[in-house]
Amino acid sequence: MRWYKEAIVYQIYPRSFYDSNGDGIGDIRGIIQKLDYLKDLGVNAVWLSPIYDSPLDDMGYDISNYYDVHKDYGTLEDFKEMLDEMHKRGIRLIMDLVVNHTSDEHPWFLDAKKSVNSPYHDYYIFRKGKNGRAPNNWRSFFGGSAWEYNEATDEYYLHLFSRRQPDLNWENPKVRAEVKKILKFWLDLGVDGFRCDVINLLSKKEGLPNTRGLPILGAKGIYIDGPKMHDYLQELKRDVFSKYDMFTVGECVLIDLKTALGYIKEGIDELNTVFHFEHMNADCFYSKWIPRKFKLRRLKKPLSKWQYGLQGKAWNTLFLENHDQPRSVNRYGKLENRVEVAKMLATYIFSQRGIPFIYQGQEIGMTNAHYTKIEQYKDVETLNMYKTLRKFLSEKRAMRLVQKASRDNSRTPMQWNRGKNAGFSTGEPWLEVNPNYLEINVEDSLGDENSILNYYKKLLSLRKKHSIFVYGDYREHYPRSNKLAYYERNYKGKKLLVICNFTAKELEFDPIYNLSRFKLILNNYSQDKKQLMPYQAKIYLGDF
Ligand code: ISL
Ligand code: CA
Repeated sequence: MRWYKEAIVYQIYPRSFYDSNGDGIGDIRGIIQKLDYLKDLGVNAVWLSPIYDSPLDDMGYDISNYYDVHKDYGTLEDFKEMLDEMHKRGIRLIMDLVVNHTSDEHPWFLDAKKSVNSPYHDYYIFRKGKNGRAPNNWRSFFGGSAWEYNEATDEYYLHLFSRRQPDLNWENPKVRAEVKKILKFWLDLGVDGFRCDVINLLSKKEGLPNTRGLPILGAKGIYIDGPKMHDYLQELKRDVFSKYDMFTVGECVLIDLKTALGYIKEGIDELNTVFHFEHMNADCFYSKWIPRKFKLRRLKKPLSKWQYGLQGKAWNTLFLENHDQPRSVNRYGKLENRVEVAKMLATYIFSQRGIPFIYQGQEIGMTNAHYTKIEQYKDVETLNMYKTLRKFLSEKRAMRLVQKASRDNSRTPMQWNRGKNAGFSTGEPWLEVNPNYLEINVEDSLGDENSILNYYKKLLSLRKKHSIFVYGDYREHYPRSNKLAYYERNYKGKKLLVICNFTAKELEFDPIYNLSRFKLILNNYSQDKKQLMPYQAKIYLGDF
């Protein structure tokens, strides 16, 4: 047994979690103060989004020093204390590893861009332009060309994200050696693992050929899951991963099941598991910026595919939210039913087979930001996309898309209580607090036995009590229903039934089994009728 299989992870977005010194920015000492809250919630691991030195163009996903903590967040000493306090509480720490690119203010890049003779020039991907234009047609994930002109060397450099995030050249063995050094530094401090940012973008196909077909989607095999991915991961495994009791989850953009198995299948173990995103398209076409109506089948189908596909072969991850995604209660249900919806979604996703990842605020049902002015948004992707959208959409329509899709939707400060700034900070928060904190906050939730938070606690304690939640097989019923999500788990003579009504109406259904032979162990309503109430979720456990 590997510990990560029983992990329940809570993702902290440090800038918005808790501010301990009133500068409006969440910090490490703030996290330390909230560790008892996390322990009490029932999680046993934390994924911490980047806290490294950074000019914060992409809020820390642009690192300028891998060996130090950004002063906004504290010091390395604070970090060590936090790690220690986590471990005392049985909470493991998973750091964010961002090594597809660095910040343009990283000393390597500052030197690299000066001259082709810089010893760091080959740490990055510089190419001559073609006929006064970029070297190829690659597009940035944040919109526009993936190339930026560099006057000093009369070349372009590659950036798959913002132009302030130049891509590292993984072909260069020196780059790989640097990454191993970074990994060892944090592992030797006692860190328990890494969430590896856009790890499947590391390998760029030789010759950097144009992509064909749709932008980005057409990059599979070219800069998505490129030819040397296995070589790089095998090398990291050989030299670092295999030497520590550690965990890795690779964030893999646009990955399919088969490719993922190539990285994570037991026996291969290049990574322990991956984040995959097919289920994030249930209310959009491949990108949050192209919305469509939510359909339950579009959520269930990919999730089931991965459940069946990894079963017995590899370990899965379970998530509906993270710092890049809008809030799930805004996406998959009616806001009027927010409390039932949040509990139902938790039941549906976190009772599947895999590692639950709870994103901060999800456990109290936090909602999208809904700012009304573009100036209120801070996220680089949002601002880039807004500019692009404004070329062909009215201000009103562009804003409507931003309100739906912006990553700032989930980055608003954590709502701790009814006090000033939701109890997040005594100073002015770096990003505006959602005004609904008077209604949605941790303190009130703790005191309300029917709160989303207390439901999460029940669900997580059940997950810990019954090993069927972790190890049981998955089998889906009514896969084609757009109203009902129903699956069972089976393990050592026990059967678990998870039943969710994804509609705002009462729903009749045939439970297949004689439910009187089961015990109802969780229910987001006090009623237990034959038909399901709006957004009702129930879990039954029985012997078989
Ligand atoms: O958020 C997205 C689009 O809105 C995704 O395409 C996202 O950019 C992609 O999943 C990669 O995300 C990760 O790497 C980015 C960083 O901005 C994200 O915050 C991070 O999760 C670049 O480091
Ligand atoms: Ca602070």
